[in-house]
Parts: sequence; C-alpha cells; structure tokens
Amino acid sequence: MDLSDAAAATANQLVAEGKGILAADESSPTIKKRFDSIDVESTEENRRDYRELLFSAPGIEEFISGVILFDETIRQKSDDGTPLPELLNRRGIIPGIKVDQGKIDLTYFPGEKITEGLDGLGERLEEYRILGARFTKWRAVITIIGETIPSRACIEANAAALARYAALSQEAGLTPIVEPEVLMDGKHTIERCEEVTLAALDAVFSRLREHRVSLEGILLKPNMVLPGKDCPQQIGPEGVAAATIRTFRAVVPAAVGGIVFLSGGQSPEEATANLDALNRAGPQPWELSFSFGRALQQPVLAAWKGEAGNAEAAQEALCRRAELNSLARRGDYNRDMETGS
Ligand code: 5MM
Repeated sequence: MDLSDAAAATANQLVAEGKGILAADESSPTIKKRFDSIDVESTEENRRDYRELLFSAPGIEEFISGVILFDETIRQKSDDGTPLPELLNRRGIIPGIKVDQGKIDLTYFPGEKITEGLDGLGERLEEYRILGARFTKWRAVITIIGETIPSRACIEANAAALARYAALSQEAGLTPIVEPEVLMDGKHTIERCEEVTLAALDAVFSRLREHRVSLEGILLKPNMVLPGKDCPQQIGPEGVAAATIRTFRAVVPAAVGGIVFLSGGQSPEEATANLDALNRAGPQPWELSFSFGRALQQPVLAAWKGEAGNAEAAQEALCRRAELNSLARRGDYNRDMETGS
C-alpha cells in the first residue's frame, strides 16, 4: 500500500456507516474553560481522569470511529497503566492527534487569526505516529465581521497552511483532517456565512491541489452553513441543510474521503438535528458525518461534575449523545428521541 492508499483507508474507516469522531483535543486553555463551567480545577490528573472516562465509556465503539487527542493526552495512561491511544485501539477506535499549535493574530489584519505549527511538524508527526496516532487535525479559524472581514489575505494564508500540513501528514502515513472553521460568532446572516464558507473552501481546495494532496486521503471538517449566533433571523434544520449542501456541492470535490462536521457552539440538540437534515437531503458524493467536541461533551461534563461517583452517568450521557448522532448520520433521528436522554 502506498502512502496515499493508507491515508484513504483510514479516512474510510473514520466515516464508516453510523460512526463519527469524538473531538477531545481541547488545548489547555480550552479544557480549563470547560472545567471552569462545572467548577473543576484543570489539573493534569483531572484532565486524565476525564479523558479516560470518555474513552472507556461502555458501548461507544458502536458509534465512535475515532478520537482526536491533544499532545498531553496521547502521552497519558489509564488507571491500569495502558497508554490512552492503546486503550482506544483495543476497542477498535482510531486514535488521532491535533497537530496545530493554536492561532495568533494575523499581522496587519486586526480581528483575524492565522494558525501556527508548521515549523518542525515533520518530526512531530513521526513521534505521534510512534505514539499510536493514525490521523491528524489542524484547525484554521475564519471570523466574519461586517463586509470586510475575513480578508482575502486571511483566507489564503490559512488555506496555504492547511495544505502544507495535509501534505506533511500524508507523507508521514497519517490521514489529515482539514478544518477551516468559519465561526458562528456575530450577527451575520446565513447568506453571508454561505459566501464566506464558499470562499474559504474554494481557497483550501486550490491549495490542496497545488500541494498535490491526495483528496481521497483527507477528511474535511467544516462548519455547517448557519446564521451568526446573534443574527435575528435564525433558520431551521431544512434551511441549514439546503444552504450547506448547495455550498459544498459547488466547491468540494467528490473525491474527498468524507465530510465530518464540527458543532461550533450549536447546542447538542441543534447540531444533531442539523446533521440529520443534511443526511435526509438525499445522497451526496461524500459521507456526511460528525467530529463534534462540545456537542458530544456538554452533557457529559454536566453529568460528571468532577465526581468519580458520577462517572457512570457521564459515560451513559456520552453514549446516548453518540447514538443520537449515529442516527442523524443515517437521517433517522427525530427530536422526540431527546426525551429522557
Ligand atoms: C475540541 O475542541 C478542539 C480544540 O480547540 P482548541 O484548539 O481551541 O482548544 C476544536 O478544534 C474542535 O475539534 C473543533 O472546533 C470542533 O469542536 P466543536 O466543539 O466546534 O464541535
């Protein structure tokens, strides 16, 4: 098998029928925010306990194909001394790793961000491969403010970084998840989100082609096309699905291994209902799956609250949410299923 075949095989496994990805790659500042919300101190031990709880939830392997880890987590061990990537492997869940090193301000473009982490990436990928990772993730952040932000410079700089990252990952035998996230913060309309998402994806696929990245051997992790959180005109799942599919059909090549949406700050129920509507809208060239962070973990954090005695309830909450998203992945979810979850 050559390198691009290996990348494509992993991409296919990650979008296996009825399964999606758990994004558990919160960097230290982000996991601190999540823990603050339930009054739990963000110590290395608490982060390990929480992640072990997630990864050992009974039955999640039925709905979860892969987990994205953070650098600290891929090096941690479970209570019985099993490395966390090995714990996942034994359950048939593929371990992956976030390899970007976060976003910084884009010079000369106030309000805009560029993601860092290309320096020395080749060596880091080799180490992650030895630690058990089979796929990688890099997140670029695109902000919408009025009619002038994002700038072309921001879109192009982030697309170029994503393409270079994707090529390096495939060279290391790892499947890149390419994540250009157009944020839902702000009061912009769904039309403006569509315009920006189209421009961002168009730039990403031009750069991926220039860098000779094998499209079968990547997964795309995009935002759904949505109105901004503070936009007065909110839209139901059918409207979101129509705008999202129109955008993707215009710009995402059919060769792409699969699309795994981020949840981006939608409530767990909204993210699941929108994923369901996307899958009901008829056959598409790509699998439409999920790679949710908050939309899978919110109910888990709320049930856990840092208490070992709540671990079982927290694991049940994860399993239920994953199951509902698995149903949405097939277009078989409805809101009544939320009762009692
Ligand atoms: C889980 O959160 C990931 C890491 O974010 P930071 O680098 O800011 O700590 C994030 O990349 C995540 O994988 C995606 O945004 C999807 O998560 P959501 O919560 O949007 O589904």
